[in-house]
Amino acid sequence: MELINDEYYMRLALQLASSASGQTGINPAVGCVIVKDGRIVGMGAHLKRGEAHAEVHALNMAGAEAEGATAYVTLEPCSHHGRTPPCSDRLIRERVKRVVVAATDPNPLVAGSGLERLRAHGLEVTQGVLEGEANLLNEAFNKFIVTRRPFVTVKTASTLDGKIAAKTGDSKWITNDASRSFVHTLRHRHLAILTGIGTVLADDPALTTRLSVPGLNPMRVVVDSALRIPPDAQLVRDGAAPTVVLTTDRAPEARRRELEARGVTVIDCGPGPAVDLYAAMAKLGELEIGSLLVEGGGKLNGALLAARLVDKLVLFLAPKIIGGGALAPGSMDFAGFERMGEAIRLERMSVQSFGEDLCITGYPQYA
Ligand code: AOF
Ligand code: ZN
Repeated sequence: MELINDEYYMRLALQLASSASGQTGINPAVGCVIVKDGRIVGMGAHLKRGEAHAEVHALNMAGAEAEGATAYVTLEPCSHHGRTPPCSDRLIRERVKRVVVAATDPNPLVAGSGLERLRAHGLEVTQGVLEGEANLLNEAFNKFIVTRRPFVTVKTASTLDGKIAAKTGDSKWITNDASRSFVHTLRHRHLAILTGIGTVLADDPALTTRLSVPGLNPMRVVVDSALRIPPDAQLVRDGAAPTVVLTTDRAPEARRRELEARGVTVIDCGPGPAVDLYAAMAKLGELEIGSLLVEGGGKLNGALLAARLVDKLVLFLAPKIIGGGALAPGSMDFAGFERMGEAIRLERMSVQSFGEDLCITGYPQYA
């Protein structure tokens, strides 16, 4: 019976956490529910980096009811003094009896010490309840906090024959309204969007979050080895979110100064001829970009895959076949392998439907 109750309240805590996913910056999305004698006495979610953690909101709501209660938290309560004091100390101080945790916190400053502290003070600790779901919610945080490099998700929208445009270049629209609206939800959940200069020159995109609620705008990042981005591009002009351009030593100095004067951050990523994508990821990590949604063309997708930098693929497939041979661009353009046995394999595959479109999600495994 207890197990069923634990899953029920943890699911609630996960819902609270996921409602704030996308607005906590590089911090994880965390939810907390406090239960006493069969009733919920406190609920909370971490809403913004620098502000109270989930447990603090929930304990504030519970007040004196926290004594003897069970706290359900989707992430191991912290044990460090960060921007806020340790949550494990607060749970101890409020005399909470039992703490149920979904996932442990991979942050090297925490990493099991939060649970240890609770146990050392006599609190009963249960861990691993809905752990897989909790880890999925914070997959970007889990990577970034240990590697300081962004979790990279490549999103594509293609026809069933893998084309992202017709042979004329026409691409509006491949997928349906429901798919495109979900892409805006994905944008909200990422700290930055990455695209290539080819896409900027062809489409002049805004890369903002417009079709979904909630809708925070991620930072925009452009891979542009020769700094060809026009100073009147939407990404430079609109001020909707910061724009970063990744370039090389080939960048003309005057253009760099002009872009910087317009508020664009220009980052040098190697001598060229192409942007060193591996180095670029470390630089984006330094800017605290913990999650990156790639919305570019086949070349950028292919280069990232070939460099083994892609953590996750989200592939929208429209029920259409456009043909066009080599004139119609494909979604993953790279030199490729000679043998099927060398192919990049995806794991943990799942499929969602958006009307008649399919959305396939998987995680590349690099041998
Ligand atoms: C929790 N509950 O709700 C969250 C936690 O800079 P700070 O003080 O906000 O600390 C950030 C770190 O705290 C973050 O990297 C992660 O390890 C943990 N986040 N912990 O107990 C929460 N958001
Ligand atoms: Zn905390």
